[in-house]
Amino acid sequence: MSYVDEIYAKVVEQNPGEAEFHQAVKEVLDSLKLVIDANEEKYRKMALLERLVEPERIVSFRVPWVDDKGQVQVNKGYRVQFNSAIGPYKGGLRFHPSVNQGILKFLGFEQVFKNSLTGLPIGGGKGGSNFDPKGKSDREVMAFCQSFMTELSKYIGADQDVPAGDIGVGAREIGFLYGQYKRMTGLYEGVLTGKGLNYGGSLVRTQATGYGLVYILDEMLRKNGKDLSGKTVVVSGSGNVAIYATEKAQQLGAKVVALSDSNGYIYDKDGIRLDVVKEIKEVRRGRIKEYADTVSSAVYTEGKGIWNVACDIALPCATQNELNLEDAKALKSNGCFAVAEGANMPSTREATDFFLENGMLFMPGKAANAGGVATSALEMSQNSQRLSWTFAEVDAKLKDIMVNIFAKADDAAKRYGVDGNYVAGANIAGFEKVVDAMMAQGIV
Ligand code: NDP
Ligand code: 2IT
Repeated sequence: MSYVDEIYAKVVEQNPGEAEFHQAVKEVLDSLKLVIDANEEKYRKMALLERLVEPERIVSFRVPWVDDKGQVQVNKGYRVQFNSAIGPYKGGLRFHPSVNQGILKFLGFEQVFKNSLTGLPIGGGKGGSNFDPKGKSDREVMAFCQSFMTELSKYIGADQDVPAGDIGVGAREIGFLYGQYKRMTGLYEGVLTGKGLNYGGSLVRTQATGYGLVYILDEMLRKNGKDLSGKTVVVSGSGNVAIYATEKAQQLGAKVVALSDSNGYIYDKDGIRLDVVKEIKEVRRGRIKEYADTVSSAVYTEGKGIWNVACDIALPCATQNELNLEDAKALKSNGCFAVAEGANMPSTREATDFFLENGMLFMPGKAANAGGVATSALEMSQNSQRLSWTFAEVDAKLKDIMVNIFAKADDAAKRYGVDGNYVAGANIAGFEKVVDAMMAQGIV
């Protein structure tokens, strides 16, 4: 059995029930076959792959808090510190009822390669809780965040591990978490990113993942003789990533016609009015359904089905495995020619293979959504310097980073004879930097 297949079999055996983690590892290992086969003896001896797929550390803890009725609630909290070969652990916190250790391991594993692709000195980590912020009062969210941070604060630090937002963790949660970290440690340091602008946050961080997604999409289109102007775009989700992907796509001349949440999707033939979406999602914390109550050109459909909306370009920006083979086929048959992933692993493996086998342009999440964490790393730099850069400065750096990520994925794909396969290209390019650093640092 090849080294790669042997390691994948071990991962499945030793991490039972963690389907998403298996899926993420398999995709990366399949891409790395070419690279590993050429260096098999050296890597085997160093147990390089065994170390790559095993998190350096996982902390898991109890999070007790009191709800508005005076009832004590208990959630699970985690931080997966996956790989620190190229920098302090960096990656978001997810608060969602579906969170478990396997989900966070998949996200932490992806983060290692994504962070490497940014070219910035950040290792990979991820954390979170099965806490559901939906329907909770601000006080309940604060009570939860304070309890979560009381435990997490023991394991993080500006030069050690720097969490940020992800699903269910936005500006409000980061504020509560930061306040509690400062109170626990007495340190005013850049231990979290995505902070508010008046306490160490960076301009553009709010927009960064969505903007970065559209910057790399634009680059991929241009390098393939196409462009965004006049194209019809479908975006799934209606959270942070979806909103700012929509904003940038519209600025670059595309027409975004659909958005969703976990209840259903809206289709607006006249193009999404983002001011209405922001009011519903960022101010009222409401449901996407409410858009159709305000905008008469829009129709709301309950349930899944957003990928049946005809489009040129699809941007999945909600969650893992939200786009399956049937969805991929529907997109293709309705004329879609490009897909870029704002979410982490939103396409199933079968869908990804379908895109690649059918000549569609496809940019995987670990490259396409890296603008968020890249801008987080820029926030860390500003915190270290005790300076704040202008919007234009940060935006220009973000754009540059995304164009560079495209170039790295494109170049690695060409070097290994799989031109245009940005999945393989991103995995290989991300891996190369991490593996060099791991080999240089000895058996750790
Ligand atoms: P938000 O919490 O702001 O928004 C998440 C959106 O996705 C909501 O519309 C939510 O709907 C929907 N969603 C979440 N879970 C599900 C589900 N199980 N089924 C259907 N819809 C769902 O999160 P973000 O926008 O920050 O994150 C979206 C994706 O982007 C995630 O995969 C995240 O890991 C990834 N990402 C985020 C980055 C960031 O900087 N924020 C950076 C890189 C990647 P509902 O409100 O109904 O739950
Ligand atoms: O998945 C991700 O890259 C994020 N949620 C952002 C992580 C970060 O540290 O900004």
